[in-house]
Amino acid sequence: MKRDSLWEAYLKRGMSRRSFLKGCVALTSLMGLSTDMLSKVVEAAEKKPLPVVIWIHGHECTGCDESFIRSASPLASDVVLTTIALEYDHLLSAACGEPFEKHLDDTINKYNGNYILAVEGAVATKESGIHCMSGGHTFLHTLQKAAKGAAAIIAYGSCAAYGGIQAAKPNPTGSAGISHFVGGKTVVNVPGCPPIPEVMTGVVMHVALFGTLPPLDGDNRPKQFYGNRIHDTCYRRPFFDAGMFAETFDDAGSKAGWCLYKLGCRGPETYNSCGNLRWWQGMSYPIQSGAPCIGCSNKNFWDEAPFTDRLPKYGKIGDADKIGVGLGVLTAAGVGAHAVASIIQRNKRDDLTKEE
Ligand code: FSX
Ligand code: SF4
Ligand code: F3S
Repeated sequence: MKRDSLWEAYLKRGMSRRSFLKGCVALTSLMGLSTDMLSKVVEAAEKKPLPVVIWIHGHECTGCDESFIRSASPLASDVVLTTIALEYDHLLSAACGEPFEKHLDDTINKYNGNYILAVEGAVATKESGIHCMSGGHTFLHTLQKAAKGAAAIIAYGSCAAYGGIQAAKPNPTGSAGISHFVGGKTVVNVPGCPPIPEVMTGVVMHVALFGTLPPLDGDNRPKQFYGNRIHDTCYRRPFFDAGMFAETFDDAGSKAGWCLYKLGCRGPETYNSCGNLRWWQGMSYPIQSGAPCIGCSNKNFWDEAPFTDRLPKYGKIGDADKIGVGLGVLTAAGVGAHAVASIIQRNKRDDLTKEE
């Protein structure tokens, strides 16, 4: 049976050409492509059949899926969960038992070489992998079976990418990221605990429309989303630059949005798009809710506790800026916005001083 293209799927659901084109604009950006590519995206979205996705879960907390299904992003929920064929998902499928497991085998055989494999969770290796099992098999077995015929493999979340909390010291289950177990195939890493749902949509649609992976960095992360530090897009950044730091979680500075660096914020050492995209249609992210970034997109971040202290290995306050300048990630726009924001913040600081 012929599979629908994105355009055909939109038509079947009674959606307008206008909303299809709007979706293509958003997808172009999510895929890390320039606007010059828009016509090619539209053309591919009109013609290319949408892919089958197999989504499996290993050693994890399911927070990644929670993030995904609660993203409230029409692109994430519509494109990935509704429009494309999500043939098998440990968490979201209503089916269970032997027929469900047989469906996995049937899907792997039927779409051999043509499906996208999305993986959440680490691989438990100790005691032959018995610490993480489903359907009578270890997760290691299921992963290797599904990885063999996959056209693309995506590690969604820090656990799948690097081992995450399951691999935290002393790592009693011998957990590790999935890239060690897929026969040398490229794994696209989408770290974060949980990660940002839109990144997943971008990767899936890039493979679907162009048959290739999006531009990746040296750690196989989509460049589009992991090119900047949290610190570079943080709305508290003007306070950092002005040397205005919250000293405790409930002091006046903390409430007024001052920088959380002294409370352990790992924003200067962490690459992700949380400050730009946020969750729940851009409503919030950790720093906005008053919690320092704990570096949840970094390798072995659970071993870097306590999260509320600056670790000596990251240097002193002045060093945080050198990291960014060295990498050339500050943009002119960022600097301009920073200058304006600094003036506003200085006025706020004056107000705060008056209140005290
Ligand atoms: Fe890990 Fe995800 Fe953190 Fe949880 O699937 S990245 S523990 S949010 O659920 O794997
Ligand atoms: Fe934002 Fe943290 Fe950087 Fe402060 S240290 S500006 S809170 S990312
Ligand atoms: Fe994680 Fe830091 Fe973003 S804790 S969610 S990388 S702000």
